[in-house]
Amino acid sequence: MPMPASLTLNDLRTFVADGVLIGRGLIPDGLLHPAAHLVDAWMREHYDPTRLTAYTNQTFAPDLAGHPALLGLYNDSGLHPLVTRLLCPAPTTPLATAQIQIRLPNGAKQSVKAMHVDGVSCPHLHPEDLNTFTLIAGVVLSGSATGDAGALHYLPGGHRRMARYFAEEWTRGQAAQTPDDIARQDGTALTARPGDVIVMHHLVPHRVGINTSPVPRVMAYFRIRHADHPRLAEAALTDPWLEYPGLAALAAENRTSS
Ligand SMILES: O=C(O)CCC(=O)C(=O)O
Repeated sequence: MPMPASLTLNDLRTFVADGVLIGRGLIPDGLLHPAAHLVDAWMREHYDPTRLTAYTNQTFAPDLAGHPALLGLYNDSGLHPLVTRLLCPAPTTPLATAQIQIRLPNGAKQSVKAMHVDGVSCPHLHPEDLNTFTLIAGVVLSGSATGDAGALHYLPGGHRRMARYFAEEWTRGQAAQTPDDIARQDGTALTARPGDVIVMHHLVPHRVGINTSPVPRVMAYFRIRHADHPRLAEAALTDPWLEYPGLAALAAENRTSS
């Protein structure tokens, strides 16, 4: 079932409980195909295998990060109103870049990513650096049909555990990205088709493994920030709903009933 552009109360409750919403077929072909072709062409014409680690850590096709066909997947589809609804009435920073993440096919040697939340204790950043955001929206451009096809794996509800971890166990500058009880988990595979989307709270831990399928798994990710994120970022690690003023009451309801 496609996720409705106007979210129901049930959708909002799901997002509060799981930190994740999946939208099937949310991206129309008219936006999907030009974006997918652009990335395909980049892989054929510009991919440099000596930079695979940097692409995997940061982004493939870095020169396309601001391309209108990629940004359009977010700005011109039902994703933008959906994210606006989750964060409302908070304003967001205008989107400037897309991240392209590809898991190469046929079990190619590509570093796996263990459970983590983005932007905290990142192996490719200085350990003290925080490079967080409010939520991430991912669009499947190719692949992801099965869990072993390089699918993103996420931990529904993991945002609550991570908030406790950041409050009680974590110190800025440490190398460990998650507590052991999170690191051990496989998570739920995003088995999906091109045009499907995932919207994930920043604190939801996730990982990604090898792609054993013959099809490249290509995702475009968009990191969305509350307009006041630079000021709120550190507190938002321990207060998952600080940047979601419209959902704070639902989250409080959830806490009292659990
Ligand atoms: O490749 C993916 O789908 C996920 C990548 C990821 O977790 C990241 O770039 O932080």
